[in-house]
Formats: sequence, C-alpha cells, structure tokens
Amino acid sequence: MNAIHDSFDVVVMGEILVEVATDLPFAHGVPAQLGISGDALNVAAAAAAAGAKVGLLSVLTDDELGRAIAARIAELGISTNLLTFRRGQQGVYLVHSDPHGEREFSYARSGSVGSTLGPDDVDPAVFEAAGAVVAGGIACAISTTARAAVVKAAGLAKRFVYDPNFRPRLTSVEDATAALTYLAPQTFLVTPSFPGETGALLGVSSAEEAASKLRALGAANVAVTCGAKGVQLEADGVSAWVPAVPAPALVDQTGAGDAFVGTLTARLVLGDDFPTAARYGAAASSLVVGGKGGTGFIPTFEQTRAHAAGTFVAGAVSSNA
Ligand code: KDG
Repeated sequence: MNAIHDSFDVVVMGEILVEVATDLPFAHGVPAQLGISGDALNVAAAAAAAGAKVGLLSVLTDDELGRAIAARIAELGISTNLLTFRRGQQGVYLVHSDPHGEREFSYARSGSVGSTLGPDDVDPAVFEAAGAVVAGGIACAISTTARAAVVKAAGLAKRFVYDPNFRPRLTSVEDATAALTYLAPQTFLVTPSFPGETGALLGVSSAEEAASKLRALGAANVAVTCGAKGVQLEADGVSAWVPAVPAPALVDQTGAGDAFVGTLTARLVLGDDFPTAARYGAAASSLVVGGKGGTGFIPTFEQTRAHAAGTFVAGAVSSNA
C-alpha cells in the first residue's frame, strides 16, 4: 500500500451488509428490494458527501456480489483502495421499512466474510496518516478478530471516533459496555444515543449524565444523540445542545445515526468547530431518513448546508440508490 496515495481525511472500518428491505411484514413471496448498507458504509458515504476524502476498510466476498458492492462504494465517492476480497459469504440483514426506528434487523451474518476483518488488515501507515478513524460497537460485536482490529486502529489513530451502536442481537450488554469503557479513553469523539444505548451501557438517566460519564472516562468530545430531539455536546470549553433539524420526509430511519457520525467527523477534520459540525450532522441525518435503506438517499453537502440553514427545498429528497 502506498502511504502517500492512501492519505485519507477519514478512514472507516467495519462490515458492509446486503440489505433486504420490504414494506410488508416478512412473509413468503413479499416483494423486497436489495440495497447495500451496514453502519461502516453509511458513515463513509456521509463523510464523503460532506467533503472528506474517505477510505473504507472492509472485507467483501471475492465474487460478483463483492464486485457489485465495490462498485456501489465507488459510486458513493468512497475510495475502494482499502477493500479486501476473500472467499466466504457476504453478511445480510433483512428489515421492514422503518419510519419510526422501532425495528431490529434480522441478521444472516454469523461467520460472514466481513467478520474475518482482523488486526493484520489494519495498515499502520494508513491509520496513522488518517485525519480521523471511525469504528463502532457493531465491528466489536461481530468477531474477536474484528474487535482486535478496532483496538489496534484506536491505538494508531490521531483522532479515533467510536459509535457504540449497541445491537442486542449481536452482543450482550456486558460485552458492549466493556468495549465502550475500554475504548472511551482513546476517543477523540464518541457518539452514543440516549436513552437507548447510554441507558443500557452506562446506566444513566440523562444525556448530560451520559456525556459527563464518558468525559470522565477520558473521551475528548462527546455527542449524545437524542433521536428527533437533538444532540448534547460536551468537550473542553463546550457544553451545548444542538436541536434536531425537522425532517422534510420520513421514510426509513436506517442510517440516520450513521449519517450524523460521518458528517460530524468529516466536518471536524475539515476544520469546522464542534457545534457547527454537529449541526451539519443533524441536518444530514434529518435528510437521510427521507430515503429508503441505509444509503437510499445521501444528501450532498450543499443540501445539508441548506437544510442546516433552514433553506433546503423540500421535494429535493430523491433516491440516489
Ligand atoms: O446503523 C444502521 C445499521 O444498523 C444498519 O446499516 C445495519 O450495520 C448494520 C447493523 O449491523 O446493524
């Protein structure tokens, strides 16, 4: 790998999943649509749309499906240089359309090719050079090798961003809490959600309490996302509430949190201050819910900026799938 060629603003790591989505309850014969998603891809797509040069470390199947996924990654403006192709099975999730974010994904990913990600896949030259590295609790949950890869990346990164993304169908409260408390001291930014995640993993009863607990563990910047309400920010000299930006269209919540993380990280690396970058993150995630699937609609930065300023033209949301 060429370290100069592979100098990224943001490197994201994790598993990419095939999304099988239906508007109807699961049943034999219901029509469904394929998409390409997964938290890492959604974060990377948002970061690229927000103006960052993005690399995505992920393992794909060495077949026509893996190549189709790589083509989608390139189409989203993400570098394919960090992708690795191996024999195996691509991970899948199935979901009903989820406007209110109430459903859990049904997974077919145990032993997937994406979960073979390991520390040897983490090239120190690439990870040390990146403006920021983003990983999440999902990567920590899918295999011990993927968790070890995240730990190695956290140790190498200049700015390590961690999204706890607790998924009860993949891991236990104990393991997710252990990953968060181990990694928090190394984080430049941590982005848990309240009440869901922080209630379960930190036992707190407010977003402020979650933020102070993570700051006490050593996190430099904390953004606690509170769904449709807004985001609580805490950092040295910053304690701010960023209100959510109302969504012009609500189709599917999948990827909303990832869009926040990707946009926020990209804008911080590109030089925006924390509240400004978080406002862009909130605006991007409010637009993403207008598209179906994790990457069904990824707003351009011009659209995100307009939405953050209250001048986005409703009706401009359309699928870029
Ligand atoms: O954040 C959205 C993700 O949860 C979705 O894309 C599926 O990555 C996924 C997962 O592992 O749950």
